[in-house]
Formats: sequence, structure tokens, C-alpha cells
Amino acid sequence: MSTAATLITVAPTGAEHAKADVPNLPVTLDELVATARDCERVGAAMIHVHIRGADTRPTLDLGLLKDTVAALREQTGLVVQLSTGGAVTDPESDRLRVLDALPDSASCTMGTVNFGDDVFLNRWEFVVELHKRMRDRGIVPEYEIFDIGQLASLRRLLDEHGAPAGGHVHVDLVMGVPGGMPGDAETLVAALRAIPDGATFSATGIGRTSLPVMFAALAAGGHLRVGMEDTISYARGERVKDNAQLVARAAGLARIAQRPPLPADEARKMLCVSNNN
Ligand code: KMH
Ligand code: ZN
Repeated sequence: MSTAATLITVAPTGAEHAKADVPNLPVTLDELVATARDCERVGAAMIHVHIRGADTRPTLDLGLLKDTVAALREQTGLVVQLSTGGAVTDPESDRLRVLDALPDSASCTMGTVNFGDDVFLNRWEFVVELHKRMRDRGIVPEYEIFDIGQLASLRRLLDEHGAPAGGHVHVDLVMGVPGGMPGDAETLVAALRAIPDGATFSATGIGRTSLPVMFAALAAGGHLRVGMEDTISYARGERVKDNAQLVARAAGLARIAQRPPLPADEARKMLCVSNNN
């Protein structure tokens, strides 16, 4: 299912980059809110959030997650999506507890994948538990797909456990992770053959695959995720200035493709986000 407009999601922080290596990475709540506002202004409609503690390292502290959801809701109109992926070292119990912060949306990765030198573990029982708990809480999942086989797992999940909260299925293809599917047009087209009927999709390319994936996703009628979680390089030899720079580029390309950025209220409708949380 494609739309006449483009949902742009910003993933501003992630769990992988160290603040010491990337000084412009937003890690405090104030920095995150400022980034979110800047990104909304230039075309983002959803934010995919990983938070950091006072030591700038990734954390899944529930109090801080709740404060983050509240601040983003108060100061932006963005759809707030919390990561349940966390960092590769986070235990399942902490990742499940993220849902108690009651975001609009949360990520749900559809399987285990090698992740550089690490392993991003997503056991089947854990995925099912995430899916069910999100539905119980009225949280809309974004099914994160790191490899094409995970789309078969998504079909199995929906067949065996039913539709997600809101009834709409939205998928994010995370391409170019070392250990996952490559970030190129050919792979994106192959992935689309396995996406459930009626689902919408966005795509993001990690590192240098950012641009090829963005062009391929736009050409295929898909949506976009960009941000410093996924790339800190803007062009060859040029570091990203800030997240808004990446969103502005994505918005510009979406306009050129005649599929301008989708406003946040339209994104809520498309994703079937309820206003109950
Ligand atoms: N940080 C990665 C290990 C997600 O947010 O759901 C997992 C990740 C996926 O970023
Ligand atoms: Zn993430």
C-alpha cells in the first residue's frame, strides 16, 4: 500500500554511537526535544526514540522514558515511538517494560540478527510477547525488519496472533546492518514481495546505504526513516550537522518525488494511532 505523501520518521540518537565520538548526538532530554522540534519543522511526523542516562550511555530507565514521552507530547506534535530494541546488551525484561511508558508506537523487531560483531537477540516467544503487550496497551507497533526472512516471521505472527493495535500493519526495513540484508534497490524490491498485503513500509539505510535506500524506497512508494541513529555521515568526507539536516534532505527528495512529507496528524491516521495513551 503506497500513499500520496511520505511519512518521515527521525531516529535521532540510537544506542550505538558514543557521545564522545559524536558530540552533536542528542542525548539529554533537552537536546532530544530541541532536535524533535527542529525535525518536525522540516518535515518529520514520527520520532523513533532511544534515550541516554546522565552518563550519556543508553538506558531503558522507565521514569526517564515516561518523562521523555511526556516532554515530546507536550512540545511537539510528532508520533512518539519508543524503541524496544534498546542496546544489544539490554535484557528482555527491560525491553518489555518500555511499553509501560505508553508511547503512541513502539518498535518490534521480527527476529535475531548478527549486528556487526554483536548479536541482536529477538527470540520468537519474546516477539510474540511484545506484539501482545502492545495490543493490550493500544500501542501501535512498527515491525522492524533486518533481514528478508523476518518478513515470513511477521506473516506467521499475524496469522497466529492476529492484527496489531489499530489493525494496520506498518513495517520498517532496516537495511545495511552488517549481518542483515544489504541496503540496495534490488534487496528492497525483493523485500516488498514478502510484505503482508495492505501494509505500509518505510525504509532506512545504515551508513553509506542511506541514500540508495532512500531513493529506492521513494521510487517504490514507501516511507522514509532517517537520523543519526542510522548514519552520521552526510556525504563522502562530511559529517552530519544535525538530525534536521537529514530530515530536510529526505523532505526535499520526497517533494521532488511528488510525495511531500506527511503531516503528523495524517501519520496518526495512516498508522491508526489512538489518542488514548
Ligand atoms: N539498537 C539496536 C540493537 C530498535 O530500535 O527497535 C536495535 C534497534 C532496533 O535500534
Ligand atoms: Zn532503534
